Order: sequence, then structure tokens, then C-alpha cells
Amino acid sequence: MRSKTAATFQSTFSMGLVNMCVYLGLLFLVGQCLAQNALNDKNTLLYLMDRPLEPLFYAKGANKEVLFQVPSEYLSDQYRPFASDLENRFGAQSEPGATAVNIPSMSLPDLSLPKRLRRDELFSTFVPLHRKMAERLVEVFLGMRSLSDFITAAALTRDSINPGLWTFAMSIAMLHRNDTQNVDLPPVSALLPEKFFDRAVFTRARQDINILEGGERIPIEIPRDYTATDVEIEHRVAYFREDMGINLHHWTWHLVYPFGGPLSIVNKDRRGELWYYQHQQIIARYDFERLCNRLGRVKPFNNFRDVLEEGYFPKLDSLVASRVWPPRFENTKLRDVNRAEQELVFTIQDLERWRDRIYEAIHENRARNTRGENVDLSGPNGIDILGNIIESSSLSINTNLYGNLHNLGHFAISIVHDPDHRHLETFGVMGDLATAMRDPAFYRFHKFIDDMFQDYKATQPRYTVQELGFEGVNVRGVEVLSNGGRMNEFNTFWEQSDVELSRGLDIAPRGPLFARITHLQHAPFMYRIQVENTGQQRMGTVRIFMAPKFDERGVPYVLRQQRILFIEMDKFQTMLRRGSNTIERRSTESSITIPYERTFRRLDATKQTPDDQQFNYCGCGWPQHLLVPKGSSEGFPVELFVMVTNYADDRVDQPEPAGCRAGHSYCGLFNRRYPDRKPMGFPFDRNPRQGAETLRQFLTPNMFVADMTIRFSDRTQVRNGTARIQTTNRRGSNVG
Ligand code: CUO
Repeated sequence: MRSKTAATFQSTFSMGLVNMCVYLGLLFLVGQCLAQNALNDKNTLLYLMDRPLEPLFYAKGANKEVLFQVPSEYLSDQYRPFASDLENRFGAQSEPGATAVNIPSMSLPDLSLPKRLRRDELFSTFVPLHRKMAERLVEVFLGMRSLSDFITAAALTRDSINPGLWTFAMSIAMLHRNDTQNVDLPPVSALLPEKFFDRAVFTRARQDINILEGGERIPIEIPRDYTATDVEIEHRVAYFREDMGINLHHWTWHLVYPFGGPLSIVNKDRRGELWYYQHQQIIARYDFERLCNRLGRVKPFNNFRDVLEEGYFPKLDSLVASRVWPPRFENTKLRDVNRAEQELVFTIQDLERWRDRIYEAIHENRARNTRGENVDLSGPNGIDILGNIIESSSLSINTNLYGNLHNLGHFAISIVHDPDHRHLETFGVMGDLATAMRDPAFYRFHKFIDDMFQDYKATQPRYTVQELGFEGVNVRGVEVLSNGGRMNEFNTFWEQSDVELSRGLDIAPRGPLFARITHLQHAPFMYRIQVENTGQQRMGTVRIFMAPKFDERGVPYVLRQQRILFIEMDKFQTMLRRGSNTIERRSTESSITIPYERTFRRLDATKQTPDDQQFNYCGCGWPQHLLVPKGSSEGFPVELFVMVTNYADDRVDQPEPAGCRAGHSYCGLFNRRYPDRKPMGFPFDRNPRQGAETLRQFLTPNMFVADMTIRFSDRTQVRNGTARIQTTNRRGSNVG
């Protein structure tokens, strides 16, 4: 078994070179060729990322098919004194079928800064010192001149650098290096599952793995309601906050748009604006879910002296730090932070000062750069400049003046239980990009951030009828047809899917290990849009948004309020023939999402085939299973909005994107400009013109709005299985 898998691995290496070696009949050289080839094969990186908490000298891969051998001086301090013993116990003789990959010595640039973070500490991009460490490591990885140098540097640093930091830097480097494009980066939920799954899973996994060795392993079921009870009303939307797919998306988004590091990876087209838009949409989607669950819209956390009412108890373990992730109790207050360990000192007053200065810049429509010059914010790139200031990314025009509001705000909330480190506690989930969206405080804080952007947008000129219109194009109607459902009704329900965990666990013996999670899902559907074109044949951009129709009191929205609740559903180009056009578009084609198979894909480093449909998608994109909000069992009323704009005005001339596809509305296109010239969120990104108090009054002939409902059915469907009626799915109870 093992040697068969090893052969599969070997076959992924360049066959030309292997054949040449065999032809020569120099079997001795074959081994050397293979080892050499491994250093030129980007898939080797996937083996390096396997089981990041386990030392590199353990064989890697599901069947232990690859054995890395690093010079003893690169073993971690803990193992270096036992180098020869380790060679005997874990060397080639112990895994006879495995392919050995010999990592040569190499003189590496100075890595003393990233090495200062102990392996058992937690890494946070929001801590400026950690951020500098990551920037240094990313710089070193990106600076490697060849793929083999990169693989060598990755292998030589793997065991001496904190696994969270190393995985973060590796992921960014692999996403951005030219020679690692199209490597199917493993999702962080597989590498560091501790950040995604209930701690009970790991205890069960350890038991099952020993009891069921060699036998069939049954997926470990994670109850849907495991972090709280319904006594906590915020828990009604925990299915959204704790969804694996959206947390993965958020982590990946920040890897694609890092806020620090070499300029070449930070300075992407409209990245400040996209940061604003992506998080604005997260808040809009969260509010949508809240309204579906009879909760009011999220309140901004804009007064840092107020208590933060919402508590959060994540039930996650940190395998890296061998600790639980700290909770935050209800009604806590932010306090000044003074943590020598992270060389981090700041006060609540600092946050207030930065907030007030940014508001001043917004209301004056100009910001001040480090040379004391005014930078105009009223133009088309004002939102981009502001996004970088607020985040703050390394593109911020003046961090002295505007500070580090967003990043340190995250950290202040995450460390509210021990701001001066007197209890030697580490930060909570708000301090980590992969876990922050689980916490209700994330949405309160980002609602405050979004309000700043909305204040800015209120200073922008309102769109005129001419700017909104498309001469000769009339949208006559829109229908939604859901699989097995009624016309103009979206259908949602629970679904169970299995996720593989084994790559992230340092437990033996090996073999596949699955967690079964319950998540929201919807029946696939199709839009059918009728468009009349009285002009010549031309291209149009179809923009589809959806918003709740009524507010918390059951009163129809005025557009000024409703506009920030619109969630983007899709955006695409279509040819408009002269006369009547019927446009059909499937939900699975949405420009915001990545396919279900991408979120829940099986991971096997030996099966990297560029032909897989899901392989063609990058990790960045909203998960398809959360495209439609939950709705309600009585049918939640929504307004579906369709607009067709002139593609000649929207188009961005650039080469076709190469490599994998992302959900580009929220993620842009890799190495390309954002593929729409309109401001992100158009036409709802600004206040409506005078007289357009309601959505209907806002419509121009190239727009259409239809009333629809989202009907939720409280049943659980097993993926590719039979539907089961379910009323309880809580800790300790089985479904079905
Ligand atoms: Cu994504 Cu605050 O920017 O978490």
C-alpha cells in the first residue's frame, strides 16, 4: 500500500527526467534524480505543510509516503541533541516504501526576528510585533530565487518557527510566487483544525483512532448548537458566525490581501476599497440573518468606554499552545493594553484619538499625509485611501496621525480578559483571522468601522438618473425557480457534510478522520430575467442584489436604510440582442461564491489534478452554501433587485485571468484589476437621489424589483443522502 502511494507521488514528478534516469539504467542515479525532482516539484510543498504541529522527521502524507531529511543543525533545539537516534528511528529504514527527500543545507537570510516567537505561543497578525515577524518571513520566502530554494528554505525553517506563523507566511508566499501558482493550497481548517472545530472532536478522535485502528472510522458528529443555549439570544445566529466556510473565506481573503509585507503583494488594485466592501457585505449578510431570526440589526461598538454586552465562549482548544481559547464574559470593558510579551502598549485613548482624526478627515473630505500635505478624498480613489487608513494596511498614508485603529481594535477586544498579562493569558478569538468571525463582538466592531465608511459615502455625490440608466434597455421582469420549490421562493434547510481533519492532527495511527458538521444550505435555483433592448446588440452587466423588505417592526424600509442591507448575489456580463432577451443564470454560477466542493473538498496531496472542477477555484470566495440567508419557516419577505448597466462603461481592459478562479465580487481577480469600473456596491453604495425615498422610486427602466420569500425548513439533509426530519441537534443528542 505504502509503496503504491509512493509511486503515485513519484509519478507527479517530472516524468521526463525519471524516464531518462531509467533509460540510463543507473538505478543509483534514479534516487538522486527523484530527490532532486522533489525539490523542483511544487507539490512537495503540500507535504511540507502536512501536520504542521508534528516535526518534519516524521514521514508525511496520508500513507507516510514522503520522508524529509534535513541536516541535523536545522532540527529544532528540542531534537537536535538526538539527531542520530532520530535518524535510526525515523529514517529511510523505518519507512521502506517512502520517497526520501533530502534537503540540502543552505545559508538563509537572517530570521532571528520570526524565530523569537516560541513554538507554543499563539500568533496574531493584529499584534504589530507578530506582523513584523510574518512580513520578514514572507519576504524571505518570496525572495527565494528558484522553486527548489523556496522548498529548501521552507523545509529548513519549518521546525524552528512557530507553526501558526510559518503556516501563515507559507500560505501567503505560495499564493503570490509565480512558480507556485495553481498549487491547491490546503485550507487552514485542515492544517490547524483547532481553530475551527469543537474541542470535543479531538478527544473523540484520539479515542477512535486507537479503538478503530485499521477499521472503518465513523465521522465524528459536531452538534450544530455547541457553543451556547437559546437563553443567549445572540446564539440564534451562531450557525452563521461559526460556519467553517465563512471563517475559511475570511482567512483566505486576508491572505490574498495581506495588510503588510513587500509592496508587491500589498499594493493591489483597489485593495482598500475591497477591504471596505467585503466587510460591509459581511455586516449586511449578518444583519440579514439577524432579521431572519427576529433579532435587531447589529449595533455599532463606537464608544470604546461602553461595556461590550455580548460574551463569547468559543469551546475551541489550542493544540499549538496546549490551552483553551479564552472566553469573554458578558459586559466587559476595554482597558489599556500593556503586554511586555508582545512588546505592545496602547491605550483606549489612542483608539479614540485615531477614530476622531479619521472622522475629521472624512468630514473635511481630505486626509493629511506624513509630509503634512492634504490628500483629497472626494475623488474615485478616496474610498481606497480611506480603507487603507482605517484598516490600517502598510499603504496607509499616515500611520502617525491615523494610527492602527482596526488592527489594535481587534486586539483590544481579544485581550479584554488580561490586558496587562498579569494572568499570563493569551488572546481570544478576535485576535486571529481564522476565528474572529465566530465572535458577536466582531460584528459590533466592524459595524462601527462600516459606519465610518458610510459617513464618508454620505459625502459623495448621489447618482443621477443619467448615471444609473442604460438608454434603450428595459428590464421587464425577474423570476426565481428553485429546484423542487415554488416560483419566487428560495428554499433553505440544514445539511450535513464531512470534513477531513487528519492532516492537521499529530496523532497516530494515521488514516482518514472526518468531522460531520451541520450547516445552512439552500436548494439550487435559477434566475430568469426578461430584458428588452430597443438599441443595437451590445453587452450589459447584470447586477443582482437582495435585501429584507421590512424592518424589525414590520414596516417597509426607506431606501436610505435599506441600501446598506443589500447583499450582492451575482454580477455577470451578457449579450443583449435587439428585441426581447431571456437571461437565465444558475445560483452555482454566482460571482461571489466558490463551489460547495471547494469548501468541503477532500484533501490528498497525491491527487492534485488541474482538471478537477473544484481545483479551478481558489479558496477565496463566499461559500456557496451561505449564498442565501436562512429566511424563516413562515417565509421571510425579501426584495430581489436586478439592474443591467452598459458594459462599455463597466469594462476593465486586461488579459484574461490566469490560474484559479475566485468569487471575484468579494475577492477580485488575482494579479488583475478589479473587473468592474463602477464603485464597489454600486448602485447602493451612496445615498439615493432626492425624491427616491423608496426602492420603487429609485428604479430607472434598466432596473427591476420583485417580491420574493425565503422559506426555511427545519430538516437536515445528509449530503448525497436522504433527508431526515430533525428538531434537535444539540450537544449530546444525535440527529435522525
Ligand atoms: Cu477582516 Cu477585521 O478585517 O477582520
